[in-house]
Amino acid sequence: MSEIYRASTTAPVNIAVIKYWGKRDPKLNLPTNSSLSVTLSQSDLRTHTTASCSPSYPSEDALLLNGQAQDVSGARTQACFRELRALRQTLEASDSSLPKLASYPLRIVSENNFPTAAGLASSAAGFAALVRAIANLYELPSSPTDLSRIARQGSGSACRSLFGGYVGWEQGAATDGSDSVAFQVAPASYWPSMRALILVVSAAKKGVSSTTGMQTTVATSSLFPSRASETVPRRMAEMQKAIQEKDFETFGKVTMMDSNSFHATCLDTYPPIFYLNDVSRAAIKVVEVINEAAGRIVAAYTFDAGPNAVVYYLEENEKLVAGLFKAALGDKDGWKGARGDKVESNAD
Ligand code: 2P0
Repeated sequence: MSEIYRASTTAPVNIAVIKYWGKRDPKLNLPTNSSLSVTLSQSDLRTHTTASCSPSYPSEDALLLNGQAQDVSGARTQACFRELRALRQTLEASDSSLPKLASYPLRIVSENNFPTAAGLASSAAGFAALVRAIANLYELPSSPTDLSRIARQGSGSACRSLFGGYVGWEQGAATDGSDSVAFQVAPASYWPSMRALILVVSAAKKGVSSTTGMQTTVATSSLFPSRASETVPRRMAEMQKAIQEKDFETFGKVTMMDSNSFHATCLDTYPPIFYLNDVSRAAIKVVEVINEAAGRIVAAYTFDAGPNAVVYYLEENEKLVAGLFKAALGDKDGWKGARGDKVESNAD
């Protein structure tokens, strides 16, 4: 019997407060703007992945997601496998006693416990977990920054799920993507009272994939150039300062305005892309009512490429925010639930 080598990991979902939307290089997933996210810690918002390899496996690499075989021949998955194998080969070349794992077929088994491809950043947690599981299997000495460079090639937003807490993704300038990596703005422990309420409006697969949608936006939206070159760079600085100063009002305002800006460029895409629905708009209204009642910003909504809302708030306002949401949206069609969530404490 040939030996089977195995390693497991989990990676969390991250939800951007400054959105990534647009690629300057679709092959390497190099973005047209930097972005910033908060990594969520809830145990059922993670991808669990086991990577194994063995000389006894069938010759093809294989990936099982939620029990279903996936196509691994795509350029993104292949790029991750190739880069990780190359790093393992370097290790093996420097130490002949190491088993030749890089030459064995890989088998990856992943489970998401949240809706896949419904705008809940499933590809982010998925590729982050895949890359870290293989890196662990290969016993690579790579840093989270190095792994973020690889995960980015699987899915752009995945690079941010290699870190916990408040995480930026620097767009970089190099054509080879060497400087397009994630970095930690602050650990979760720096601002531990941050919470996220997740409103699962719909668990259906989204109509327009992010990759297709963002490239159509880049090609057709007249709002997009100023968003990428002026609005986002200014907001990246404002957001990092707000986090450093634990200034929720600014954090919340910039979060909501950037979500609105992203969805405006979607609507300005031709043909237009609609990710928000009536329940999403009702959620925006509830946040406005909460903030008006409080006389300041205590809740902030954001929406990714789908109708589900994420509402950030501080623990001290839990009753007000979560309570009003239940009262206001509890009987709406399509309303699936709300839960409070802590920010992920580290990249584990
Ligand atoms: C984000 N989204 O920053 C933004 C906000 C969706 C809206 O990152 O083509 O799945 O795999 O690089 O990472 C979704 O895009 O796209 C995304 P690819 P990805 O979280």
